[in-house]
Amino acid sequence: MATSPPNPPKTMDFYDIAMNPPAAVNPWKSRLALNFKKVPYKTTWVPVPEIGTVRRALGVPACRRLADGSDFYTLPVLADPNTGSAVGDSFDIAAYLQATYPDSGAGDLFPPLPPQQQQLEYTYDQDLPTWAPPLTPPREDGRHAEYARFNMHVDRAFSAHVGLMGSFLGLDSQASRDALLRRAGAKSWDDLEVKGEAREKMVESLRGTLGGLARLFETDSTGPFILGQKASYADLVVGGWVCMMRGTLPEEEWREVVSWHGGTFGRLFDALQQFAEVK
Ligand SMILES: N[C@@H](CCC(=O)N[C@@H](CS)C(=O)NCC(=O)O)C(=O)O
Repeated sequence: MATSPPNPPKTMDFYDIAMNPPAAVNPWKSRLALNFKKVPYKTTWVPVPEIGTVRRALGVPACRRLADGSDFYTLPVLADPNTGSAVGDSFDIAAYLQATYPDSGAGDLFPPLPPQQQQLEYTYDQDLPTWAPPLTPPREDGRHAEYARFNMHVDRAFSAHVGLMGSFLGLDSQASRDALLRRAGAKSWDDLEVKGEAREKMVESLRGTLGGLARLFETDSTGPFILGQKASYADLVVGGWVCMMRGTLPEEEWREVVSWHGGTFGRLFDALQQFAEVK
């Protein structure tokens, strides 16, 4: 039997990667979901080399694997003292919040999406960067299945362009940067940056890729969300990536991104500021 949380709930512990500004996409999805649900939480900022230790201490196994099959320890993690649960995947965190705090804050994170969502064709004309570990496969438990599929496609589409962002992460320390470099097999932070013509091509590819997604936001012209005025976890998934772009892309490129496709992603970013407080 699941334990019912007390009302009001006790403060939860949310674990994000130590960096300034916060720009890790999956923690952003969870921060937006926590603020959407208006539940009390505080953030612990974890340096990259300590993520494995933190997860193990909380009894949360790795949810992502490196290409060689070994554990890849990631954040976010949410530990909830109200139920004794610790959840270590952004999609699971959203599903957990919805199941445990169904009516809290802005309400349902997973209302039915428009049928157009199922017809969206996702084409990827870019491979993932060689240094990016494989993405977490979609879950098979059928929970919020249309959202799980959407999350997977959006992650795949943006991850192919994460080369534009990775080298601009404001990680807290050299030790954190070195941990990423070791995994990437790169010698210096500078080697990670996609530059010149390759960068221009990747920016153009991102613009093209976001076209299909932008059309989904036009389904309900009352915008700025996919369901018009009502935000859902699908907006927070895209919003996580938009927040990552805001926290990493050079200013000029950010201004380009928010102007693409009739300003859809700029409007989404602005509308999500109500859920973007960093606590
Ligand atoms: N499927 C997981 C993936 C989490 C993930 O990949 N997190 C990244 C940050 S967005 C991470 O912790 N990376 C650690 C590292 O690069 O060392 C989720 O949705 O939470």
